Amino acid sequence: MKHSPPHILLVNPWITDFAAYNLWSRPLGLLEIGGILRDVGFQVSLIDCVDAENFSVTVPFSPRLTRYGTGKLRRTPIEKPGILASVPRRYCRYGISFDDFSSRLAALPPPDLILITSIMTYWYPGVREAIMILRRIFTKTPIWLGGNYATLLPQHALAVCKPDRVITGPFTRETLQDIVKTLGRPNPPAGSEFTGLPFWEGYKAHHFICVKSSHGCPFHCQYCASNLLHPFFKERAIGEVAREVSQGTRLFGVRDVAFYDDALLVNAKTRFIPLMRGLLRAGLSLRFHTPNGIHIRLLTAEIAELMKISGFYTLRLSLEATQPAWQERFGSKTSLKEFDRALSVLFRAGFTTDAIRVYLLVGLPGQTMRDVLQSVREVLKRGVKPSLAEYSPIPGTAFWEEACRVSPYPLREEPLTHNNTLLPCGGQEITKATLDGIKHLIASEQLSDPPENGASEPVFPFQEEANQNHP
Ligand code: B12
Ligand code: SF4
Repeated sequence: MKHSPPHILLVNPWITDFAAYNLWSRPLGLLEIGGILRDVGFQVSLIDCVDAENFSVTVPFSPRLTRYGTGKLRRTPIEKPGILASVPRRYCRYGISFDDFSSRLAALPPPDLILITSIMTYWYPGVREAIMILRRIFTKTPIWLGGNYATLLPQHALAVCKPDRVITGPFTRETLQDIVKTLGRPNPPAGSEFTGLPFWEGYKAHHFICVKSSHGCPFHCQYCASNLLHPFFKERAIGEVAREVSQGTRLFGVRDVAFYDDALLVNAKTRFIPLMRGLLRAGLSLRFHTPNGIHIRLLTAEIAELMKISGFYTLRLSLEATQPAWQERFGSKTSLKEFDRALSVLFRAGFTTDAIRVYLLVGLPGQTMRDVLQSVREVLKRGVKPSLAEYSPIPGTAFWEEACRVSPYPLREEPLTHNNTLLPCGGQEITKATLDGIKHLIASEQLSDPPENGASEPVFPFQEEANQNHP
């Protein structure tokens, strides 16, 4: 008798925040896991609670898209948690309704295991709500929680969200073995057209794909969680990445590809350069984006030219600050001189200021308004656009203790207070009001954009072509 393989349900829970925007956002880690499980032979399903376009049931949602496939998320205003009550902004749940989630679940064959992911620490209410609903519908199915929040705050996740198990760090061979031990080994199917890809087939409508050519980062910046999330910097084989990009974009009819790498240009000679040359040779006519900032020091003339001819449309440079003292605190990754050199190689390669935004980190413990203004002015002076990234304190990082010391918020007790919108370590000086002033200054230079961090809707060039689907 032939048995159907065990069924594993993947869930990306809701975002709960003051603002969120689909800046090529997908739960890539969970989709990678789904791809592995599908290739091993499990039956895999996905519910992405954030994606109302693909997962709404009752009221359809068609986001107005920018030319590059990004767009708004459906949002439902919800009551602010008490600790955020004084923040004068609307707090929302982004994605499908609870009823739609329940309907989607009811329509599935009962899963044998549920894997749920998590991203920002301050988005845990969505994780908790998803687990509560999952438990009500599938009373006996084990629920395992992983991802960034689960890795950074495993005890909080276990106590507050109550999964059966919290799994920290990257998905490993041991976790796969545990799944096989729990559910039994399925018979691997004959290779399908999706073999080797993340579980992209879990979505119907596609406007972009995201990809990582490496996991983690060899740098150790004091504010960043990369080393905690991926303790070892691992580079993928370029043939595998190239196949993922060419096959994924062809199968799902998309042209936009967002790199999620933390360290895209590290070891460029053996990774980025041959990867992009290979993709160019394949003649795919794609558009690439780096929503995560890239390293200024590593941007050479050769890389800039290759980026231009291979179709990079959204370039984000991680300058962070212009003061040498702050640059030193950020790991001495770059300097103003290197920034000037990087801009000149980009302009020489044919990039215009439209494609470039410069990330400045604001609201760090000890940072003054003078520091921020000075950095903004230095960037504006060069004719390029600063994008203010508000600091979000992350447990376990080197800055954490200082963040806890200076913040008026109970960062240790309540992860909701890690939300960058609160500027939890900005003190009296770096507040929403003072940053709004800086944004007006930027606007008056006619270079204005809201902070482009996925928390607000970015303005792209060619806005008149917004809402077009891809050719
Ligand atoms: C891409 C990215 C973005 C994108 C889009 C994010 C998205 N997907 O929606 C953009 C550019 C929009 C963005 C914005 C911001 N980001 Co961001 N972002 C990232 C990045 C690089 C990847 C996030 C992601 O999607 N990961 C998906 C994860 C879950 O995949 P993964 O780690 O590869 O998954 C592996 C494991 O986690 C595990 N796993 C995952 N799920 C599961 C489930 C189970 C059951 C198991 C067993 C295992 C498992 O297995 C996977 C494969 O090995 C991370 C850094 C990183 N390296 O993760 C930062 C990160 C999440 N961002 C961070 C920050 C600070 C921000 C901003 C606040 C920055 C700013 N100041 O503006 C804004 C937030 C704005 C907002 N409100 O949305 C912080 C998080 C801070 C926090 N307190 O939690 C991070 C960790 C980076 C950092 N500085 O350290 N971000
Ligand atoms: S901030 Fe960037 S360079 Fe520094 S450790 Fe994090 S990912 Fe790496």
